[in-house]
Amino acid sequence: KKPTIDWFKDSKYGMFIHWGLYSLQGGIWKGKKMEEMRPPFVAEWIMHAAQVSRNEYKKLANEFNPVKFNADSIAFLAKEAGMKYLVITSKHHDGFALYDSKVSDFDVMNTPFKRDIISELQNACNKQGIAFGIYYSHNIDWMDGSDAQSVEFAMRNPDASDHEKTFGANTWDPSPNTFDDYLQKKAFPQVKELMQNYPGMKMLWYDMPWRMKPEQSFTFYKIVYDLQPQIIITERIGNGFGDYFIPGDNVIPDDRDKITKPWETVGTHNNSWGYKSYDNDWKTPDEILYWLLEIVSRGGNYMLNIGPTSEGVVPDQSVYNLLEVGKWLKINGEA
Ligand code: FUL
Repeated sequence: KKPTIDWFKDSKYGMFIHWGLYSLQGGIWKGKKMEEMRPPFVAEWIMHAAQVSRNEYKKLANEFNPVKFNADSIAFLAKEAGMKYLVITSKHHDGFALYDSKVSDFDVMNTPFKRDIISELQNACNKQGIAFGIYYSHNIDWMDGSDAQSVEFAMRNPDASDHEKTFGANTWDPSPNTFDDYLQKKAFPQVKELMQNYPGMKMLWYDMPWRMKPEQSFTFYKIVYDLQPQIIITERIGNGFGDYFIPGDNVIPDDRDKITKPWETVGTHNNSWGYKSYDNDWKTPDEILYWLLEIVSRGGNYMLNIGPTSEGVVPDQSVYNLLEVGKWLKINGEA
């Protein structure tokens, strides 16, 4: 039996953080903006947009050195913003781990930075009384073989559309691994080590349910449940295994009556999750407040994203929005 999810329903407002090697590019690959390449144009998809080879992308690790990163300042910012929980990308679709992983060398310890970002942030959140969780891209991994899944899926479902068959797969330089190799040698062991090394987490944000077989989603659920049963899991784990529902990226559901699980809208400050240097289409504090009130009044949670730069700095407009909305919440007795 799962422990209570009430804390989540009561929390209402959280911080999402997309951060990784893609933050170095800020949406530009060798002078070309993402919009001139392949969609989607969110900055954390740069490897896919520019069809960067695995070897070339790997080299970015040599440049990752976010010397201005300060976990305590970020947790403090979340607190001042009135947020009650925080979720950061432990591994996104590019396959790079932001923590000390013994399973894969493609991790933060093999960068000049050599600091375990997940551990620092978890400690900082604990100090501020902010519930801590991680995002883990369990399905898509452009570095280590999730692409074979797309081929396997196409064989099982010959009538599916091209979009269903290949969306999100590394078709330009796929790893020689099978999907099962990837699961057994990377994804399952990484989730296990995350569960063992970071006790007391509250949520796990799996992403991209497509093409997953039920037994695969089940195993991802079970590894977490066996080691940290208090963790609640997004339904993007696939095949109906999640504990809470995500209506879509930047989506407020119209028809709340059809939603049977607790739910969360995830949203961006501009049009990207990862840091995008030239995206200045920022929401204002009023707009953020509108989203928050609209979502919370319909019974959901709002997890608002920040995309720190490659130096570890949170963009000014995000800081401003967060603090302004935080002030409003304090005055109105909600934080
Ligand atoms: C998506 C991912 O593909 C995006 O990169 C981002 O992580 C978003 C929250 O979920 O669908």
